Amino acid sequence: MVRALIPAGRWPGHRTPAPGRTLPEVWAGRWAARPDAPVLIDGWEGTRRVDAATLGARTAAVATALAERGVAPGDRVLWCARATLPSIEALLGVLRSGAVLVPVSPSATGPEIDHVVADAGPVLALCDRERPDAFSAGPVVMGVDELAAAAAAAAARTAPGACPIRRPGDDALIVYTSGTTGKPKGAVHTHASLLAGTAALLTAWDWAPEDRLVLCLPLFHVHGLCAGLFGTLAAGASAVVFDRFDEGAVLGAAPSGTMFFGVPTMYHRLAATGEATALARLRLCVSGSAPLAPDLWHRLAADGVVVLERYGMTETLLTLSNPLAGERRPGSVGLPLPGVEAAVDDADDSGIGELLVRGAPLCRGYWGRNDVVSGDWFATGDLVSVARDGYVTIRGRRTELIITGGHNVYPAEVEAVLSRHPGVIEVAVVGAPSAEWGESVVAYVVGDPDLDSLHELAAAELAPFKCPRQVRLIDALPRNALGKVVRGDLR
Ligand code: MLC
Ligand code: AMP
Repeated sequence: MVRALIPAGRWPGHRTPAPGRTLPEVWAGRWAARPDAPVLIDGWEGTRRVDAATLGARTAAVATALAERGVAPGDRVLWCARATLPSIEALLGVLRSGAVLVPVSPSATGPEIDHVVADAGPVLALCDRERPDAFSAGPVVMGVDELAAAAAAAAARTAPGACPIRRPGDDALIVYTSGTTGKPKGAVHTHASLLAGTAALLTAWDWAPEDRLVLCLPLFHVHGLCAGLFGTLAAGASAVVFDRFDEGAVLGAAPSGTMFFGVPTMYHRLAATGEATALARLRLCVSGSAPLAPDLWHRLAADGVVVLERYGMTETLLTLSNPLAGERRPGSVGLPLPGVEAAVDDADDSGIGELLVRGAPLCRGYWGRNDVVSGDWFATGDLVSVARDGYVTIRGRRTELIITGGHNVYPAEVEAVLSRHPGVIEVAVVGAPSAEWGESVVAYVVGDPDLDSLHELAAAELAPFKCPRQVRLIDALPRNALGKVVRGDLR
């Protein structure tokens, strides 16, 4: 095996988080230093703002209310909500209570949520709407509003006590990521890995207390949660928060912000408005989670928006980034972030090999499994090439992962559901190229299923982004001599 190290990037390095060994300690330091500073601003109703002192008090009260309900440090608490100010306060309160946060998409189906419940064993689930379809067995279910009321009552009764102290190696967050075998597994981040992941971004992107992030990413993925929200709080900065993406709203918020983080589908839609030049007022626009097409990068650059592309994974947080100062190269994801080492494994004659990463932001492993991730080289499954000056370009994937709108879809998971339909003899799911979505989920089906009931089956079992956008009936799936489906022939 030949492993070639990728040279480290060069970063401004002016900013580090406030002192603290865990994110909640760092946040508390930031909030105490500038108690009047606005931290969270509702993007839809700008007058709804939470300043640092209020956020500190409310999240401590949430921690007290959770403890009163028997939630102990190390217990898992599932959080299934949109990114509103009350639901963010609940999420931060979970971390301040010492419990382990398990965020789940609010559009996850009942069976998807129940898989996470069975695996992570949460004692409590916080939701922003009724979920009669989920939680048939398992945790106590509580509304986000109900928790806010309990927190307010706790605060009225007693002065907030000190939040439990956690050690850097303690578990803080479990994010479920689609497994190649079909069932998602939980990547476990410790307080130390979360802190390292945010510290890298503060250093690399010179994230200052004066910064204001326009944040419309979901908070059940590491992009919105760890880079967006946790980065903002560790920097002592602020965020304008939207609970869904809307191109007009983002463009409207740009003048009051300094940074925007998005997935390529968002940039595609922003460019399509013809008014993307409004983003040029921001000091930094970052894209990640899926490849940003170079022609889209150039269209945005022509509008004065020089997007900085970066790369990451649920298991590793962000690991590579184009430089803040210096060339932001279209089609490349840049160089290793501070605290991250990267290498290419077994490159072929054209210099393409699998990307390996290691460093402090890596998760410690998967919940309930023995495989250890931190400390060793982690094989990302992404195939890359490296330019002479160290810039990394993603060339493809070792796995059959489809990325649509920045969400990951494993064909096996969708195929397992569709193949249960009585009219389906065989099915293969692939990603078809799409300018807007990057890839779009397409199912090739052998058989004669009633298509409406096939779509209904998918919608009942799979989150909307996993459901096939098209079903194509064919006579036989293309197979190689070994009988394996040749997906390339279907794309
Ligand atoms: C949805 N639609 C699609 C589609 N998905 N059409 C084709 N292909 C697809 N893949 C259709 C729907 O049917 C619907 O149509 C319409 O598009 C709107 O669908 P939606 O799903 O409601 O989309 P929307 O709300 O517009 O959201 C798009 C989005 C969202 C890009 C804003 O997907 C998003 O927030 N993505 C971010 C994901 C993310 O955060 N990933 C980070 C992973 S972490 P109709 O006809 O019904 O209206 C990670 C690590 C790292 O990867 O490095 O960051
Ligand atoms: P997830 O498992 O949801 O965290 O998704 C991680 C995957 O997203 C990576 O393995 C990559 O395939 C992909 N990804 C993230 N950022 C980029 C990027 N900038 N360019 C291309 N692919 C990316």
